[in-house]
Amino acid sequence: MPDGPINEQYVGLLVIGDPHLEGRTPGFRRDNYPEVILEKFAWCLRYAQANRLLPTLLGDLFDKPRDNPTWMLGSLIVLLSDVECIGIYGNHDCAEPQLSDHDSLSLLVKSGRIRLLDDKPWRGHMNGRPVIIGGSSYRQPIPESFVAEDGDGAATLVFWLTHHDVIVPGYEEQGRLETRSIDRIDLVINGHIHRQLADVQRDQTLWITPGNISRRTRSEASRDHIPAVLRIDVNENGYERRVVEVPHQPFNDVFHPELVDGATGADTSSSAFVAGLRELQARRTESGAGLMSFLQKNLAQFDGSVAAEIMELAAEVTSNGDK
Ligand SMILES: [Mn+2]
Repeated sequence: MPDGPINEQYVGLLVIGDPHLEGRTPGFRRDNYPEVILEKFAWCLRYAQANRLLPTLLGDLFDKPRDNPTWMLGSLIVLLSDVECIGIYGNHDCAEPQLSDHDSLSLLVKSGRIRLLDDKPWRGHMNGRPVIIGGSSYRQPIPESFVAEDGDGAATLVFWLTHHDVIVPGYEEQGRLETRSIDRIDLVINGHIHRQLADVQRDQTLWITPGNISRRTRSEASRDHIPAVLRIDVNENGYERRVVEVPHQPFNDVFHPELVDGATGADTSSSAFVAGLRELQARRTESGAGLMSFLQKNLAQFDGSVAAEIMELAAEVTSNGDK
């Protein structure tokens, strides 16, 4: 047992997956995404505080690593003042393979608003029980084993945060990293994958994929996804997990309805072209969503090299990453 007084501030942690804060509205969303997603994040912090849970980030706090609006950074600095918040960074938080001084997240780290776990795990007590929370940010190695320090007794729970392409059921094709047993680590919580997927148990290590709090694409997976956080309550037997829904609007209010392909029978390519253009003009999504599918449908009429050039230009001016 530690010598000092036991910190009884927390009973557990609130795991917040991939918020993807951004200054513009992504894809086919029709709402004021920058404010909506910031309010969701604020809700998570309020919930954590009200329930004595440590806010814990799984990476991708930002969608774009740089050039985030100053009002949003300012709001985050205010929201995270007098709040302990720990986490790791994701692929969207950094423009280069590692987080640098040019990335927005580093501002929150330097100002003490968020503590990254890569260098040093969090150590404390939750509900009277010793707990360690470590983490491996995007591209950082996940340890082969956890090296305990003097005083880390057998009762110490060890949680580990990751932001990796872990192979779990439903993510076999994109996954690249095998789940494995890690000595002394009880639970690995992976961000990066936005859907909630099934658990994988490897001896003493459980790998879980809780999913994220935002919906960015107008896909079927997104329609089924309920924005939620994961609440972990530590108790004398270990811990209990609970999915907590984050207040959100219905899918159909958040996204523009999908364009119904009215082109049947004697459709000419020019009328489909004009209809597609009308759709693009009507939506005017900030991200240019719809442009790529419109081009794919209509570029066949051009020379191969011209079509390729147009697609390349379009790809340059749009970026719709969704992980
Ligand atoms: Mn992500």
